[in-house]
Amino acid sequence: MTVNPTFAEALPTDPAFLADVRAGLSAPRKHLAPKYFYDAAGSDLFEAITRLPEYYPTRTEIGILDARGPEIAALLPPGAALVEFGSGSTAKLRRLLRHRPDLAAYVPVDVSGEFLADQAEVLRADFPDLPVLPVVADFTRPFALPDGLGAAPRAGFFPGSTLGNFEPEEAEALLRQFGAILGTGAMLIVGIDLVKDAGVLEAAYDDAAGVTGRFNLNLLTRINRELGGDFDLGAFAHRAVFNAQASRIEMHLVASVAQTVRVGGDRFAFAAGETIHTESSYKYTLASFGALARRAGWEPATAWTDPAGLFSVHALRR
Ligand code: AVJ
Repeated sequence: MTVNPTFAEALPTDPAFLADVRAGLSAPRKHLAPKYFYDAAGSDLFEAITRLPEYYPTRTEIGILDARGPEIAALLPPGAALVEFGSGSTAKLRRLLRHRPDLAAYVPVDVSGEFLADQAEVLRADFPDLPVLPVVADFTRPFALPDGLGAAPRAGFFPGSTLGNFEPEEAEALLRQFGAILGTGAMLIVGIDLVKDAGVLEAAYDDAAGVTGRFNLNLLTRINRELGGDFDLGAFAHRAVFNAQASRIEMHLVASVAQTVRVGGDRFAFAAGETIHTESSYKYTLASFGALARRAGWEPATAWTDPAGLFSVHALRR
């Protein structure tokens, strides 16, 4: 392996990121994992996406939580500990907490300890009686809940349609894992984006201001910086298409001309028009998500949607 001497000392290389990029760019159909979008710049771009006129999911889910918050919150078992898988902004969480001052604890689970600490500080200021017990963990792997929850029943919260980023079999395994962590008698509140007109979906992932394109291309910037890559950002274009057969939005980066790209010591050849598949965002119907939940050992209790039927929030129990 050759190491770029300019960057070798300055930048710590995440070996898992390098291994995943090598494998993904060596595959017959090139791909990269969407979890690598979220460096500092990518997280800021995602925040900007959530405010775009075309990107309906965030504001629609918040609208459902505003309209139905009391009903949804009332389904959480009395005195429950609420576990959030991958904590984002507190905007959605607050719409449940404000109706349930009796909760035993809030347990945000996230890979970023720094993010969790900042979030916990804000929540403790606004909900002084609520114990906030962050867990630094990758929620896709088994992890332990904090000691001290005692016999409190558990509830889970997984908003944002994050589940849509997982292949259906992975999504099923993840829901089953959440069940194992939360235990018998638990309730799980999940946000799920719904199938709709392809034009509406494609606009949400290919906005007129080009923010989603910058978010997608930032992955190449990140590879250049962290892995010593030499991607020419001007030679790749953002593409978002709804694959109706698979019921998913696909994001790709399309090579506009034939080229060779170097990452670390390896070279990867691209034909003109060849793509890197960077994200799938699966879209469900109320019925198809209910069936997935059942296969994962959960019983669908109630589902809520906005008046236009764009997005859904599901309560599952086991
Ligand atoms: C964070 C996975 C829910 O799929 O809508 C937004 C990510 N990608 N625009 C989604 C995303 C492009 C988002 N999730």
